Amino acid sequence: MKGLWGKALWVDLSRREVRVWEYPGDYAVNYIGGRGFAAKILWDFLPPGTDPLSPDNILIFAAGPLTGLAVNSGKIVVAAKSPLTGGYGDGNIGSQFGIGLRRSGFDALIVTGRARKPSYIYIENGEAHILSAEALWGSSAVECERRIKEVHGGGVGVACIGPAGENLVKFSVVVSQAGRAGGRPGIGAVMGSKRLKAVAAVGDKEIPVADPREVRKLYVDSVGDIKGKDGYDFWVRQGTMATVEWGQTASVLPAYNFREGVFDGYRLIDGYSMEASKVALRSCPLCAMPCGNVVVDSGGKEAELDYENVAMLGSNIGLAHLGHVARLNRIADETGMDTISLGSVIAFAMEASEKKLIKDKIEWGDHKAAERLASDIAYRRGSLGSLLAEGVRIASEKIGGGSGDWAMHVKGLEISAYDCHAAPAMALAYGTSPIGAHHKDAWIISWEVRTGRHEYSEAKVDKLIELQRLRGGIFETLVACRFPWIELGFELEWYPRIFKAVTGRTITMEEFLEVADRIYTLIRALWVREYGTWDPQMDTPPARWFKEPLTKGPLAGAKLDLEKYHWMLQKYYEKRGWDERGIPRKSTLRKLGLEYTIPELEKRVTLKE
Ligand code: PTT
Ligand code: SF4
Repeated sequence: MKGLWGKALWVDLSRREVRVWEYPGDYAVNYIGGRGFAAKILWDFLPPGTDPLSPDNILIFAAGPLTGLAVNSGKIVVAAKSPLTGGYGDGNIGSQFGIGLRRSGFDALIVTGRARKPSYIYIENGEAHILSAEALWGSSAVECERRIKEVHGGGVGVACIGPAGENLVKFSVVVSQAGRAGGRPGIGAVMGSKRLKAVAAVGDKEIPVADPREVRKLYVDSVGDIKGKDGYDFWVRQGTMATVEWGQTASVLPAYNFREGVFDGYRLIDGYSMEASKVALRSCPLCAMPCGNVVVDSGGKEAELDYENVAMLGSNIGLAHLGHVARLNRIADETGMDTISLGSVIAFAMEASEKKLIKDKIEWGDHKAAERLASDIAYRRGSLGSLLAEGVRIASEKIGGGSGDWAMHVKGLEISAYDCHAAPAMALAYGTSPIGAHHKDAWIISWEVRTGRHEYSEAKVDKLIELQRLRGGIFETLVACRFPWIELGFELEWYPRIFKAVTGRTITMEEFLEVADRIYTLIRALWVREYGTWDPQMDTPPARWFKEPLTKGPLAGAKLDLEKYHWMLQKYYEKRGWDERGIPRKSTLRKLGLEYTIPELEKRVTLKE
């Protein structure tokens, strides 16, 4: 298939071996690229039961056919078995690295083993080298990228880890361009466990496409279309930061460890507050609608803000000061920690302190304590720092005292920034997300708030699956940023057209969605293979939302209904062709071309027809 090289670079760090792998054509046809490619690699090559931080784990950087060719396609999927959840983990990061990799003649980089000494992989026009990173070990992710560019030139795409990844913090991420970060489920720690500080790529090869003139025309036309959209001007002013005000109005802005959905100090951290202190606007490569809003933090450094970062490191920890929030954001980017999980573990510690479950005194909104704690976590300093570096699931298991009810995670991944006391469909989106509680697969909350938030209905389940299929089938496989579609209404019909010009293959929207279903069920099979069991409790958000009603705001008194949630979850399983435990049925596996997973699954669970 045109548009893909059909080649991945396979690097074994233990043996210092680099080989070019011509992957089977079936990968491109049935899984397309990005997340689909990553899930298939993990199923086919990861030994079941692998310790995520062992050399056997497989670290994957997977581009898709659109990467480097289409509007907003400067993105790449990073994936591995997650040390935070023990299941499938991925993230989608904006980085020149993806483009450099593609222009070097590869669709993906796959890394196994563990280097004897800190290393980085440098790829240039098809040649890959494993180079020493001893001098870079210990440096911040920002500094690391700067120094690699000093050596190899400013045009090189770099993605690296900070000290948190080196110290195996379970929610450490991969960072690029000083403000792009991906791989929430601890992909940074997987890199760290391999002693891989960074990957870098540059190339000038032409990616072979079916119709080069049409690809260029569609690029120019889509940029024009996006720039002409109604919401464009406001988007480049505020980007995702506009969500702070919306979240407050809709009563979904997480506050005080998701106890509340409103925050008194929200004005001080919202999009307008950000605009007043904005110093630059950055973007991922090839982006037509930049959203990287840069402000100067209270320590005098630049930090790139997004809604999730500000809600989790602001309202969720009771902090109403944008400069201090930005400071925490910057610490996360430099040390390479996920801002969402970091905000969650800090809030958890504040609540544990309030309830006297830990001896440390950390009050809500205390930014100095939060900064100290963030640094302690990154370097695993002190007992609290080391405990929180494991994520809230493990932390709550260790401290006990009923804290499991308010350890805000699903399957071990901390919940991103939408309170669900009065949003059952969003709660189900968190419950069924293929990586743990992340919003990327179904940001259903805006639709839910608009159309009736208190109902538990089959229509909500249908909508959830529709969103998961679109996001999972198109944006995570092609690979491109989903914001043009979500935020500005850039029509989905563009994607089959671009796909045809790039690959020469005609694909209908239905076929994209079928690929998405295949990938979703394959990922569920992976979870079941790794966990050896499954039950609906594993797809259920924490008890707080079911037991403790909101006490503030227009929805005071609201909480979720556990029985009705489980009714929707069962409907979800049914529609996906999974049984009442949440395990794919044999008939579904066959229908989706996943019959090859059956023997392995049957070693662990009884599959139903
Ligand atoms: C994403 C998650 C998000 S989702 C945010 S803000 W968001 C947080 N950003 C972090 C950050 O910054 N620094 C940090 N140290 N940790 C961070 N953790 C959080 O990570 C991101 C954008 C955003 S901003 C979103 S929604 C969209 N996500 C996309 C996606 O998932 N797929 C896709 N095809 N397109 C997307 N477009 C948008 O990209 P994860 P990025 Mg990130 C500073 O990666 O693991 O998926 O977690 O990738 O390049 O920063 O772009 O309101
Ligand atoms: Fe990156 Fe934002 Fe542009 Fe998407 S819209 S490509 S996240 S800068």
